[in-house]
Amino acid sequence: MVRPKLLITRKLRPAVEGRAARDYDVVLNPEDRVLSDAELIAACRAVDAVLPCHSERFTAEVLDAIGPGLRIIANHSVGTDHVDLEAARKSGVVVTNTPDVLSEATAEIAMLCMLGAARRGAEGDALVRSGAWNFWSPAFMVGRQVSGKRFGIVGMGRVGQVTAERARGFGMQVHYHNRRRLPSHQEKGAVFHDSLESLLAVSDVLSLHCPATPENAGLLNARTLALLPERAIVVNTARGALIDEGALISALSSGRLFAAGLDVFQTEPGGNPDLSRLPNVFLLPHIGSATEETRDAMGFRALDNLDAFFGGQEPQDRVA
Ligand code: 8YV
Repeated sequence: MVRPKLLITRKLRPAVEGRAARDYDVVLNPEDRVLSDAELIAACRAVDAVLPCHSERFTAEVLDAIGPGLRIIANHSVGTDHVDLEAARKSGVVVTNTPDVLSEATAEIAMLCMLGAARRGAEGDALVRSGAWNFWSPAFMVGRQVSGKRFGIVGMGRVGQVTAERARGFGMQVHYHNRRRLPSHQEKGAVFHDSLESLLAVSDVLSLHCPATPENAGLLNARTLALLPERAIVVNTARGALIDEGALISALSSGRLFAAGLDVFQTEPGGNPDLSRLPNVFLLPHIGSATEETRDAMGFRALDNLDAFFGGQEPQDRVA
């Protein structure tokens, strides 16, 4: 039997690469860097399937240039904003993602971002490392406590719900805004807000867990940031496109916001140098799902989707 040809665009965990090599005729990107559009097109033209990360962009132009040979894009990510799903549907390319398996890891990073921002984690770490820590006082490096505060979630999908559990563990009251209200067994006492504005008004900590659709671009901007309570904390582990970074920088610089904890940026890799200059930010390089356990599970889930597709079944995580 002819084995399907599979392009894996980035370095994956050994067990995942091992299983892929067992079942597919695998083409690897030995340099483990983002492929340019031209490289992606050329590499995809030579295969039946591709297993990419969120770093490879499948625009309508790229899909068009790849042509009819490519049958499936089995993403190694829950987010699919890097793929033009409409164009994929038109080209007859199946698209899958990896939901569920990264919810815990991402919720953990949201807690790290929240606590790092609230308790001034980056400042404290930098001070001790620099060797310049030569003073202590009860008034020194005082942050904000999160226990007893209100935790606002935008997007109460799988990651949002697991993050809500973690926030409850810190003694926070959960509020959320979502396209639809959840049934009470999923809501678990969280307070539903039918508008973003209403949620913002009560969020001492605001955490974003919605997809980066065109409608959500710049969801946090000068107008909406101004609706948060004084000295609120913003957490983003979803996508950089959800925040107008210029407006966030103004709100952080003026002290209107207490701090922000961010794992994602408008420009990646790299981030935003103007954000990095601020003391009241806790910044991570898009590592929300970067645990050994989760990366194994994501890789296996993407391979499960490929196996189903090439076995003539409907992949469980088909999004287009
Ligand atoms: C990954 C992500 O960083 O799942 C997503 O949408 O952003 C992340 O989990 C990534 O795509 C890993 O391949």
